[in-house]
Amino acid sequence: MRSQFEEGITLDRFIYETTQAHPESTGRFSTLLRQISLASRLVSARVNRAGLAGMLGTTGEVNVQGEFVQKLDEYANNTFKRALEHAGCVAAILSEEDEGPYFTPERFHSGRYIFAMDPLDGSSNIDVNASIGTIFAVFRRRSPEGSRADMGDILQSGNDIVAAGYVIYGSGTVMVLSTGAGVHGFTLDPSVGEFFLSHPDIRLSSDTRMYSVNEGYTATWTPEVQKWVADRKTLEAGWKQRYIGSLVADFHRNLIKGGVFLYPRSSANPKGKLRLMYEAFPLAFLVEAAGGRATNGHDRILDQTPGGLHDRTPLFIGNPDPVDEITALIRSAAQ
Ligand code: AHM
Ligand code: MG
Repeated sequence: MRSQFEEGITLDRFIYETTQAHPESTGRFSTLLRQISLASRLVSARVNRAGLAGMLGTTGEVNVQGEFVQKLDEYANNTFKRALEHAGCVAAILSEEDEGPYFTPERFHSGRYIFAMDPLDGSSNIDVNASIGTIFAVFRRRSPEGSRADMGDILQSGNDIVAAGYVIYGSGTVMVLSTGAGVHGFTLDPSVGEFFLSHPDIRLSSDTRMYSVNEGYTATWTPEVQKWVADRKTLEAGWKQRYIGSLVADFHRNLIKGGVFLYPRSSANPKGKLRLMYEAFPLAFLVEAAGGRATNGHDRILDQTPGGLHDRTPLFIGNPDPVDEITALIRSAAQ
């Protein structure tokens, strides 16, 4: 039997072949993707050994979002920054864990890309062995390479994203990536430390009868969202509900199997809970490239421009029909 190594397409080969198709490519983008791959393999190894390596629990610090910092959060944040800062491809990194942007130190080349990340999403699931992940979006800076970036380079619209993806650390580690043309999934073979193309050209399944939402908050939602969810629960509707509480895991399941994920605004979170730049933007970019939709209940997520690094947004994302239906309900209730 041939091994995966002999017949599989590695992420490296995929990056090489994709960037070869763009003769103007300088190689910096390939470097960026390779460094993301390196950081995610390091994080994956640490997540797998978390219990043994004393990496469970919190550091005792509170992050910019007012949440306790988990040791693995901090490890993932530092690992991605260290992997990217010296490679000459990024000018700034913004992270859920850091209040301000992290600019490439002067001793390194300040490259052409801006990297936005949630280094370890779903942190409340770390200590219980449920899937967690890294989510990221890449923008091209507006100011010239080689100089320090500014906020105009960083606070860009979702329409300016040039690549996005996530890495899910689950029963296996899978990277899902898009540079706009198709969405591709790569599974890490831990025995050789390589990602192999396992899910080429992912398209959303047309079976949409799966919804994901934290129904414990029903009483805090607006009436039209309450109604849409209640209507899914009739015998005739025949919908199923799945909710892990880890955005990457909920999104990944819906991407592969079809469905819709909702995190509406609520009386407790009037602006929603999820972060625009490094949670909603990357997943919206991916879902659209896979044939789906993402809105904030009124407008397309990718048409938004953040006012701040940690802006929050309501999120309705997945198959077009349910996203359009909920969005229409919310829009008409607002009129
Ligand atoms: P985190 O970035 O601090 O981990 O929070 C984001 C997480 C998402 O992964 C998930 O979709 C959501 O919070 C779950 O929130 P809730 O527990 O309110 O349902
Ligand atoms: Mg998160």
